[in-house]
Amino acid sequence: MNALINTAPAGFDVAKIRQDFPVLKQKVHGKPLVYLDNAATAQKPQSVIDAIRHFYEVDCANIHRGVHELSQRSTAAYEQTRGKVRQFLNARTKNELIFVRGATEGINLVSQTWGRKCVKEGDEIIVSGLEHHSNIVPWQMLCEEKGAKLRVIPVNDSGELILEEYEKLLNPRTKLLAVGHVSNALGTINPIRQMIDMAHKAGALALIDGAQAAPHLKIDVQALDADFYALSGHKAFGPTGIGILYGKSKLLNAMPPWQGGGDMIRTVTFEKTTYNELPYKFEAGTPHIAGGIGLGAAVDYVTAIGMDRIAAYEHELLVYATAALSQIPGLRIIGTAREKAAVVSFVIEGIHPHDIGTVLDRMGIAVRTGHHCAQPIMDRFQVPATTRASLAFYNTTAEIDALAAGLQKVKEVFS
Ligand code: 7TS
Repeated sequence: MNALINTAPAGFDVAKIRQDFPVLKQKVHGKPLVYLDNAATAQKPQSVIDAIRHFYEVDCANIHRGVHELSQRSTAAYEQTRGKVRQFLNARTKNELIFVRGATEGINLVSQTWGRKCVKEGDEIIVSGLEHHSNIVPWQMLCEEKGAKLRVIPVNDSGELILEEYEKLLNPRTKLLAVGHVSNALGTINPIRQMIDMAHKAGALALIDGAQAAPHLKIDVQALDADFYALSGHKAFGPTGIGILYGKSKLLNAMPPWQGGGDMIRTVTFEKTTYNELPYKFEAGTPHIAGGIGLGAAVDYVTAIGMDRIAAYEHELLVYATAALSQIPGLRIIGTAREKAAVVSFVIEGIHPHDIGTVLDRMGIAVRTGHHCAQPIMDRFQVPATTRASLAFYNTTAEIDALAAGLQKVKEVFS
């Protein structure tokens, strides 16, 4: 029995948890799969797979429109997820939760509706140097259209945002802070409570990209006082193609709709269309019903384990992984923030990350290599790419040992 499991939160039985994830039971290139690419997408527990299957096998019908039994069942199951997500994020009401395709679509929804209405020439939007492209490009596009300006919070050598510089960027022209809760490339956990407060004091709103926080941390949108919070279901053990945008109802009500179509209307005539109430005003067309239902099962799954216990266990994994990888000569960890989620991004002197990833794959070890859709932070550290091991609560210290041994092998191959 390894040491980590002994010190894991009481009752955190990782061996038992792994049984719930069928994908983890396979061999890849003849070796047991070691899946360390969770920041790209997380694996799904059987209960999520079963919920999707049940929808298609038993309840399949369109939602919000049928009086017949199947439509009633599918509508109830889909809407139940909204209630589960409300609890998961501690939103005030279910109406503040919009189903979207993922974090990317949630952010684009805000930039295309609130942004187009409220951002004017000369206004400023603040992002950070740690952002994923999906929390940069939509704001750049908006700024270009409106003649507004994108300002960027710089990052220190540990991969932390420099708050004194952020403070200096805030001014009466600032309309929005758009910042990630957790960095996908480095794992940095940003002090978003404080950052949101600072934005509000300057009269700006705050949108949080929670794509990498939802799988790892307990989130409370009311305690954070976030104006918008976006997440992707697939990174939080749910299906791909479904995500959530949280927005304060006062803001959502004042925003114009985004896409037009079925379900988002109250009445339509050729003279005038009136729009549906929240959240449906932002949900045009038939959604990813099975995805929504699967997301509800994912929320149930992690809630049963407990986000606090997940975070505690993953922190131990991070400490273990950091120590193990630090012992490899020539390996440099990029991103050593004091507050980190379980992501270890690194470079090895003289070996390209893609070569590292390819050799590891032959050993059944899945990592991501590249710029992680966060090119500006790669530029900041003057590396074209990193190798990234991103962990989830089903990973083990034995898998980290396998990664460390694999990296030793990589070094032998390229020496
Ligand atoms: N924001 C962050 C912080 C992310 O890490 C990602 C995806 C997104 C937004 C976009 O999420 P999507 O579900 O809408 O595509 N990040 C990654 C990654 O790190 N590796 O692959 C995708």
